[in-house]
Amino acid sequence: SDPQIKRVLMSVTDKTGVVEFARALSEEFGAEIISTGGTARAIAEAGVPVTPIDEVTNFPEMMDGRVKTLHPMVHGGLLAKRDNADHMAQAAEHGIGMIDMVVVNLYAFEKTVAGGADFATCIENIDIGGPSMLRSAAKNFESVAVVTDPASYDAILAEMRANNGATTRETRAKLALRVFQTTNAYDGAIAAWMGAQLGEAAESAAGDAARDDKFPAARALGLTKAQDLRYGENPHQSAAFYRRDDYAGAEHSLAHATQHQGKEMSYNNYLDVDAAWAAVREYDNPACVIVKHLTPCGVCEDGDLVAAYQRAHACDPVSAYGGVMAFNRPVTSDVVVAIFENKQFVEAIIAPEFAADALEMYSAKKNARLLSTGGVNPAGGEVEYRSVEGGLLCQDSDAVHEDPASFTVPTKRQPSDEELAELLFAWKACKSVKSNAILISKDHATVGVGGGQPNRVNSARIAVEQAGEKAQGAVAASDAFFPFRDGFDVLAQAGVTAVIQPGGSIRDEEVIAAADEQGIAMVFTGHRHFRH
Ligand code: 93A
Repeated sequence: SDPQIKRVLMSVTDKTGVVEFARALSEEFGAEIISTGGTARAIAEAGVPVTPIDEVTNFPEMMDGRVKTLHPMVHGGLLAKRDNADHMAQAAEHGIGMIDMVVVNLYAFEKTVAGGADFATCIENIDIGGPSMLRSAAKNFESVAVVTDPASYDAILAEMRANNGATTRETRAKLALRVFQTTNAYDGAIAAWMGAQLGEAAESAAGDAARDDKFPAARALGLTKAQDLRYGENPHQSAAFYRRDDYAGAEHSLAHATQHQGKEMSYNNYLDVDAAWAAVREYDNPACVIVKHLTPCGVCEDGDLVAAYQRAHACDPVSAYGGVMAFNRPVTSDVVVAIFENKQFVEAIIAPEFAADALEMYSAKKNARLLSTGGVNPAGGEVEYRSVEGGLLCQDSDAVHEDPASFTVPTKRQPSDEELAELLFAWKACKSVKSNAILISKDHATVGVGGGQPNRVNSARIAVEQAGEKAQGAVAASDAFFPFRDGFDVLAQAGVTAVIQPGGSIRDEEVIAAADEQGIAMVFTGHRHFRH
């Protein structure tokens, strides 16, 4: 059964909530709190019993705090395997007590650097003891809970209350993953800073690594190589994937996702999965997005994730074959059953989580890449980079809060509430389609997607042809205004009842008249969603 938390080591720079956490652990669960200098002082001042670390190590904190927790009394208590009789005997022989939980956050190295501190101060703010404890505890997550984010104190207490004073293995494993992501980013920041300090010296010190590095610009930007890729878009192009460790949304990003199974991600997989993950995050309700060659070929939101998958797939089953998929909810085994029933071959799936039985079922399809992010970032991310020859383009991501209250209706007919909700769904889906994008949807599922065409009329024709009969009574979205009425007419003739588009063409009047002729409701958003 899960080990009860009886002995807790606390050592935090960010002291938010630590006293309350210590008090609850001590008073409700009878845990002994061990702690370092400043943390121990804060806890003691609040009247919570606390054992100073030097009483545990029988060594004073020394060298200005550089050595406070780096001691076998600490690391033995964190690393001993509780089910290994030899480990436990050795611990007993040396009087090492087990530590069941570590609460550590690190010296604020990045903040120190960002504040313009001098070299020596930055060096002093490289935490050594903290990451060591985090990593020891994370390695031994079978027995030790490791907490590095004050935001999780409450959830951990709640779990302990519900679980007889213990954390669950699932939680400990997740916390351990969180730790390795944190220490990875921490070391990445130190390496980037030090590299910048040493300038050219760092280049030569990097030696062989630098020489065989084909992409010096990525390194110069302080990115960390995550992996060499087998090849780029085509087999004759070499490629690699670099990660930004300072990315604000790193935790739930594709770049930091966990791959559970399948072949190595390819260059094209990364592009497609990124597009699918961006698209599915537009929706609050359970949703599924299927992407092929960077283009969504099925998008659906539904109260039920299985239905969302089924209806996204039904949009264009031919294109969906060999595509990638994204879900904004944990993938359960019944979703996997539906994918298998459709005999849909899938290159990759990204989701916040996979249920254990879903993973188990998918293990039969060895090649499928399954990636979990642990959660869902808000849509949009922060900024985007793309390269052009000899340079880098940077922009804010296309994250607009879509507020229907700011939309206007220039036509005689107003959209019904139902149409308006459908238009909003279509508008969000349209955003991830390459320009010129025309998208037709019904019941919050795409039925026709036309994109990537140099003229809007052809995009409309493609969407209409794909939708067929389903265009009757459906709605359409256009990522930018109609420059002429021709593209709009293609949609009108196919039977859509409402259209959403930015408006703003010098020929808006012509398009509005076309809509009024045919009793179609039209919504102007006032902003466009080009995707080049
Ligand atoms: O200087 S350290 O690398 N040496 C250590 O042995 C050590 N142990 C904990 N820094 C160390 N820590 C860090 O001290 C923790 O990671 C935490 O950020 C900080 C808490 O110090 P205090 O409790 O004195 O405020």
